[in-house]
Amino acid sequence: MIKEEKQVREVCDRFGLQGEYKCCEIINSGHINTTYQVTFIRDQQDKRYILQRVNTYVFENPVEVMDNIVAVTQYIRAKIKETQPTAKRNVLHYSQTNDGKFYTYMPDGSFWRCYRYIDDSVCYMQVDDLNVVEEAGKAFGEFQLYLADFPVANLNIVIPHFHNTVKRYSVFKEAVEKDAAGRAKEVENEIAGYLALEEIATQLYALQRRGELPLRVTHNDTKISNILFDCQSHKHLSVIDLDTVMPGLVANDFGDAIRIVASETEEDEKDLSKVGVNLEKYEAFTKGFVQTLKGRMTEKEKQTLALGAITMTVECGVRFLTDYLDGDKYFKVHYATQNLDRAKCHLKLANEMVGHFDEMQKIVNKYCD
Ligand code: GN1
Ligand code: MG
Repeated sequence: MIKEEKQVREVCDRFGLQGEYKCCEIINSGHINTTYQVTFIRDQQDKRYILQRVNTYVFENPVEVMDNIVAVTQYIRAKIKETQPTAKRNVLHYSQTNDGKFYTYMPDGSFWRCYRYIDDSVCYMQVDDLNVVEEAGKAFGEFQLYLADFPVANLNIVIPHFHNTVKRYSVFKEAVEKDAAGRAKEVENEIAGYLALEEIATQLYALQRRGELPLRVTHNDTKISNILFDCQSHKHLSVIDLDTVMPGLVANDFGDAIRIVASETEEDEKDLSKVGVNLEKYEAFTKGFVQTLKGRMTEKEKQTLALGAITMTVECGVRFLTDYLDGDKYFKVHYATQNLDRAKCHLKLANEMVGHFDEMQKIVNKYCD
């Protein structure tokens, strides 16, 4: 029995989940929220739900997060139903509490939500099968396509300046100055490595500021583990983890996905000699993504995709290093130097991408025609 089970069961009651309670497991993959899978028995069948305790240090206004999620999932559901009889397995279905809300605050102040588990679905941390990688590209391309006409301005900005790399760098420099955890000396090389990438990693944001790139509805956390696939066919079903859906650039979503899907390693690989970009996987994802979305992208957007991969890799690495310097306050860590390992790995990966930049953009162009 997990120690939080009593509270989890109380949350289930608030959401009116029906049937006989069977079990609860914790799902440990996210860096931010705490996630549980709960099983009930109803009509002699297992009915599963995902319950999440939202991290309110990261999401200071979780009600606004839920407002975005509800708006976006309802919009996608309606879009899918234009061409399919049901959208049951293709978009998340959030539960409402007994008083009609999509969230509940528990007496200890914790904030919870609940959605139906999609049966016979699976998610992957890393994928080698290029067909599945291409499916991942289609999944995030389709997500943007569904939301192409959604009124971007209606979305709440749940984390301001999320992909503002200029701001990310200034917060990083402040963390170096402050050196709250007394770790700056030990990571001088990594600090210098990231400072050397500042110029390239802030170009995309500069284009955005000059109005050269349109703001779209973007997912903003496009790691492959945020896609559910059918466990038999391996076709994509639904995109999950919609917390950071906000206005953003196509290149943010493309780039953040590449950071994970086209990496040779996990994001905290210690053996840096293994870290690099896998161009076959890069191409497979690009094919799925670009072919799905090319009719909706401007020429300039297409020309910024490879830059997006570098930008998002650097940005994420800078965030890991900043958090390490701050004393690991933001990302969950499972051991003391995990944020530093993540930061080192991203630094190497970003530099590898810089070395392959022309090839990467050529691959984008190949699928744009
Ligand atoms: C966090 O939600 P999760 O754990 O998938 C983070 C992302 C980072 C990612 C790095 C709200 O994502 O921005 O890219 O870790 N989410 C937030 O793996 O900061
Ligand atoms: Mg997330």
